[in-house]
Amino acid sequence: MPQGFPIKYRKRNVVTKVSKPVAIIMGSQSDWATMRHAAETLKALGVGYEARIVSAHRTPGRLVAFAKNAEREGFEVILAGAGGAAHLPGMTAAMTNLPVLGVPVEATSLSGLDSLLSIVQMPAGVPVGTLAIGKPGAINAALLAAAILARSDAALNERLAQYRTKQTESVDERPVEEAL
Ligand code: RP5
Repeated sequence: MPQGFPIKYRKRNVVTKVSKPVAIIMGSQSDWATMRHAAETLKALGVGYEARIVSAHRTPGRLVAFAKNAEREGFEVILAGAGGAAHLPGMTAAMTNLPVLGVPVEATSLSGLDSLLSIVQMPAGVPVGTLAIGKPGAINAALLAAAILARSDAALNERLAQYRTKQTESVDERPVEEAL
């Protein structure tokens, strides 16, 4: 198969599923401490992913190449974590039709509020699904990506249901005293 050919392809009427349908991109190595939670959640659900550092302002060429080729590479959902100005998710969404889920990272003295506002306030026409700041947002971005993929993957849908059941079962009915 020629290099760069999408992994999802039709052969003798059999659709082969992509092995890494989720791309996790982030503006800096420092974002990994947050975005690794998305990676761990995807791993727990058996969803393949690839994590890459793509900075909108420090590696703009890498951003353009990634966003323009993402669909051809076989990705189906993009999770983009960024702090501060957080233009990465918006610029990525501007160059691909794939769904982009943005995770605001707590990178500056504004504790992620800057990133949140930067990501959520996309002008009409180019959407970025915006999650909560930090770890909860990273986990939920992964769960949303899995939910999107599960629409055409019954086995993943079942794993997602089991994840929810386990979560429900882990909640005690009554609080217990905790050691201070
Ligand atoms: C953004 O600037 C990155 O997404 C990161 O959250 C923030 C700080 O980056 P470093 O200075 O830690 O590389 O581009």
